Amino acid sequence: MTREEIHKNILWGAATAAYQVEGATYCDGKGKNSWDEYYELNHLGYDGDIAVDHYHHVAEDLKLFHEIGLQTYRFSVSWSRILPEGTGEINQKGLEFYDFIVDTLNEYGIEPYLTLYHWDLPLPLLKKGGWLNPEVIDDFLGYCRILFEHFKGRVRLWGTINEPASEVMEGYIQGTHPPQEKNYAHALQVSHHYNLASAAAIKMFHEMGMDGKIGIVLNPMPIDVLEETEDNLKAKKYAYDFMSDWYISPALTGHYPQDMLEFCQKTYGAPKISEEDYKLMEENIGDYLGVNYYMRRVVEAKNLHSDKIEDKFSFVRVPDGKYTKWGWEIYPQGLENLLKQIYNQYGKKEIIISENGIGFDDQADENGFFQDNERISYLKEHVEVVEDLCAQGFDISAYYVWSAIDLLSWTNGYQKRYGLIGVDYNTLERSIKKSGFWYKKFILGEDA
Ligand code: BGP
Repeated sequence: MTREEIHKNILWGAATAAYQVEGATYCDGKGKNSWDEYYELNHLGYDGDIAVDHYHHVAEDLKLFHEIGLQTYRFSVSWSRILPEGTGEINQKGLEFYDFIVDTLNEYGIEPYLTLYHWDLPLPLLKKGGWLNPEVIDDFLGYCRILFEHFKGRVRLWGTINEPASEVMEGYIQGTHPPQEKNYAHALQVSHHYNLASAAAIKMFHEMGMDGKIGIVLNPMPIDVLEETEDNLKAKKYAYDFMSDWYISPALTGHYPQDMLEFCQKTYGAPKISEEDYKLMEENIGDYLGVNYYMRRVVEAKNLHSDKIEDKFSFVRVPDGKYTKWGWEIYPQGLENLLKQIYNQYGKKEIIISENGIGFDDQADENGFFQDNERISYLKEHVEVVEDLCAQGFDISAYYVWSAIDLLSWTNGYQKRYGLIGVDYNTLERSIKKSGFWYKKFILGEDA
């Protein structure tokens, strides 16, 4: 397969999420959501009230995406902008905002990829128990139906739920995202509710005869060990089953990894799963699997005899590994290892690399230009892996740089930048970074 042939079968794009870019938290009828409340409660010194004010700069931003030559753009819809109470009355202004995005992208010939849920839950739904309350699944479906009906024929690529694993881990185990719980039983039940919500949305999408494709977006991490001792290999399996396969397996088969399921139900009494749940999940597998890839994890055995998952393994640093300031290892090979593991276990499946990128505190020079060479090297190394996988026969239909533009990093604020487009946070001026110009050339097939 030549590079040209590979590029014919894949769309190159970039991604954002509503809460991280839009700002305008109280404009035009938007309701309050879980993250609005989170920043109010936690006084972190930053919040999403302005973010990069994409809500008011949307025309300019989309124009810049076009200038970079993006072939596709992944964004999420803010549920509380559409339904301020989470259910009930529709806020037309909210729909109009996304109409503008979708129509402009289509005019530019940029394929819109709409994520239905990227973590910002309407506050009234959080107050009634959030994702732990199965009623929220029905509320989610009500919201999905509105968007399906409204964008039918205009949006062809859909994502159901972004990274349930992160929300489960950070929201219900570590307590660092809303609703800031530390409760394994709740975490496991919530993970199941996310899977049910995603399967039910996929069902509705197909029943409504929507054009295009829909799938869940996961962040499975490949797991390695430094030394292949018997104990470390057991720890590796626990870690992979709990953090990655716990989500991949239901997305591709409708079932949880059996050993881990038995362990969790015995230890934590969760998740509770009915026969109808299995039926729903088995019968509604996504058209593709969304994979967000940033890094691998390396683990070693801790206390394998403990009856708690958190005691069984710990994360270790690779002595000669390359890490970002935020401790994320740069390891492009991990993407290949991960997709190979998924294919070996489950067979061939269409994959969308729905996020990939590097966060660091890049600074503009005296002319306001971001010379983000580290980002270019990171992206180069990763798109090479993607091209290589395509050449080996992997079905990868799209790839998205995280992120199209600098944005709010949930618990790191604004210093950790990801964008191909830089934002001056004092003036909100935008400028294409060196990486944006590099990506443009890459998409055109002109880079070295
Ligand atoms: C993914 C999320 C994104 C984004 C990215 C970078 O998990 O889907 O929303 O935030 O990670 O993470 P962070 O901002 O924590 O560095």
